[in-house]
Amino acid sequence: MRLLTGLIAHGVRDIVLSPGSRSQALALAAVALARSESVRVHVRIDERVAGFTALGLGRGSGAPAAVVCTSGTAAAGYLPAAMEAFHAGVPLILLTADRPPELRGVGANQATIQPGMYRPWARSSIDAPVPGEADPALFETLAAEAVAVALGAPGEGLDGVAGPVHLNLPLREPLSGPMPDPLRAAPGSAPRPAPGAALRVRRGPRTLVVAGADAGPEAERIARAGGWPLVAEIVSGSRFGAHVVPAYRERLRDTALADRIERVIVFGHPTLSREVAALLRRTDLEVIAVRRGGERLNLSGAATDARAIEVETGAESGADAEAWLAAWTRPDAPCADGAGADGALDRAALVRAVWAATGSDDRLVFGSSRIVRVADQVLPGRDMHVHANRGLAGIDGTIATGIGIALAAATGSAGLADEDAGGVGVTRVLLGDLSLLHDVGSLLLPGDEAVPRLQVVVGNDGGGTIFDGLEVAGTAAAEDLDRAFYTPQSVALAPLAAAYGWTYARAATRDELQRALSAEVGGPQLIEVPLAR
Ligand SMILES: Cc1ncc(C[n+]2csc(CCOP(=O)(O)OP(=O)(O)O)c2C)c(N)n1
Ligand SMILES: [Mg+2]
Repeated sequence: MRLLTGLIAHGVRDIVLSPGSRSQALALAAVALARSESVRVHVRIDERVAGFTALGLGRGSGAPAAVVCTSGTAAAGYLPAAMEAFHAGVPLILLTADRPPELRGVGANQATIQPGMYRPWARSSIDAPVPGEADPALFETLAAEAVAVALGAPGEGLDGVAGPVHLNLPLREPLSGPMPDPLRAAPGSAPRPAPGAALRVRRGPRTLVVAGADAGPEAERIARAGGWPLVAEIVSGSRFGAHVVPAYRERLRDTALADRIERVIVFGHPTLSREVAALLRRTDLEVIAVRRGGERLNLSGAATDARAIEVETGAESGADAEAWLAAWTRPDAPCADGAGADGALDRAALVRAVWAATGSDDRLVFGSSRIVRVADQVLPGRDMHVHANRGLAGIDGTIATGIGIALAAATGSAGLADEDAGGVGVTRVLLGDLSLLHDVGSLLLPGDEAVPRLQVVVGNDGGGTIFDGLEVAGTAAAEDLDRAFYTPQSVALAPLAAAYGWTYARAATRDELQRALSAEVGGPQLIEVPLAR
């Protein structure tokens, strides 16, 4: 109880619960606190879904959400979200109920090895004392530390980077008793992590700014301050403004241009093109990487690790600097618009329609796989809220992450990561069919909770068509490739949506898609867009 009220006092706004008996005291306290509006509670039966929902809440709000589960395999369900949170630098607090020490390692029911089970991804791992055996004030201290470390306070050697924190909570019978009523906590705001010291850079060298996942508007600001071209991935949140390099993959393949780069300043985590990966491996140029996630970016083996960048003032940009910027940013030949004569949709037309439908109050969440790559190649610059789980680029948990982001949008930001978060718009999740089916458990939303304003848009090409591009496709038997990689599916999505109480629309043409995207969004909607393999 003191633990939960402590978390709330230090800025936790959301608790995602999964049912279980060992964690009952925490669950009942959380629900009572939600009734008094001290915190919001979301209940998800699948801990993997709960973990990604909390990840989305942390992404969307900048404040850590807490997850609560029982002992045993339940706790293992949090692992994928914990790994993603570590690599993407998203705050998250994992609360796992456990058996007391005397029931560990002796074959007791539903008891496993929980202390430290999220190492090496957890930024701190604490095995708490059994309540009653320690000063209750200790739990408030643990709560304060958990929030601070999740937001990037010094943990296990990763100062300044947000990530997951694990509190393992041994509990002894009786597992709960009557709750004081009403149970309240005074919500506080999360501590603002101290900004890391900025690295001062000169304007001189021919510089390219690269913005990978979660780079945010800072990359665009620095590109402008330095007068440098900006290669911004579609998931960066910095693909806007006059410095954006159009069709950047082609430009980077132009060796006459790329060989002249003297310095690269990278924000976030670039993952979408082999051209950027090759650039970052080069040892004939200087790489400065501004870290976002728990692991530093150092593909060349000689990159400088920075927390922030400051561009030295003075030194007016000369003709050389202007020519350098112009060489990269000259407009590209316009691309084909991607819809056939009959208005049938391909991936380019799909991503263009979703991009155009997304306004400044909305959020766009990209799944992994093919569609995000097409989006990266064809979409123009535009300042908007984009998200994607590119920490590890899993296809898992995409819908749950989107739901977390939508729920965070519904209460506005905690004022940390997303200061200009805007009003409550629509959150759109754009993903492939296997990614949808992988996370189908996320469609289950309790009827008594606030419904997120959410559109899940699925490009359905009957399986994992990203694998059609595997090199081995040249030699392996087509039927083996289909069976082991494409994994064909023909799940009927309309009755699936109906079974979970979601609105469903099928959009096979541009007009139908336009209509579906602009429909009034009250609750969750599934929009299926059939795509040719
Ligand atoms: C958890 C996880 N398992 C497996 C993969 C490997 N993987 C990458 S893309 C993909 C297929 C995705 O298919 P779909 O969502 O239909 O997208 P498409 O390529 O067809 O557009 C898989 C299985 C992964 N990234 N993450
Ligand atoms: Mg597919």
